[in-house]
Amino acid sequence: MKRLLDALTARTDAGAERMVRRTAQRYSRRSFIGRAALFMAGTALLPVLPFDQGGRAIAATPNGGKLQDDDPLACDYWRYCAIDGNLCNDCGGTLTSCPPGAEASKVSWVGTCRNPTDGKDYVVSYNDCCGKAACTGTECVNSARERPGYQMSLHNDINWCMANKSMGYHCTVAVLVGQVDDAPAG
Ligand code: ABN
Repeated sequence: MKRLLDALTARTDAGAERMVRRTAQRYSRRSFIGRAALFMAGTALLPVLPFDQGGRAIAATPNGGKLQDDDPLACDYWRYCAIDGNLCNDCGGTLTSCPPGAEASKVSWVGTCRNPTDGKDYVVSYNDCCGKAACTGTECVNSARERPGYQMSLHNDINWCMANKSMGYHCTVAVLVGQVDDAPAG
């Protein structure tokens, strides 16, 4: 058995050596470094290339953007304009608090939603609730002003439990953080 392994190792070594010698003869060191640099630059650029989000565009906001202020258990409730997850108020929690046994994510995705009652824009923090198996309540995916994953701070299709000790995703709450000042910037 040992002899067979030694023979196999020797053949593999010889094959690898032949390949390295052939490559070294064919390419100069400078050309090799140039090609390696090009390859590395190419792979570094890959994550920032645009990718098709056509499917998500359909779900940009329900009802063509006409959201309501009456039913927080429906996906077209205005605070959910940029939510991606299961509603915690349909999983034993509330609109703003996690169900018992789950803890709020330490990081979150923030959206800006218009309240149809007063016509004002509000900043909404979508915190995932973590540490329990995924809940099976209503799932909503709305994407007002959302951007693909290469702009991570503007992307909502992420498990925000990633910074918690227990990273299992359970559901998502929508907490009002503040009203957007409508005075023009300047
Ligand atoms: N933010 C909710 C979520 C959790 C896991 C995967 C995708 C989205």
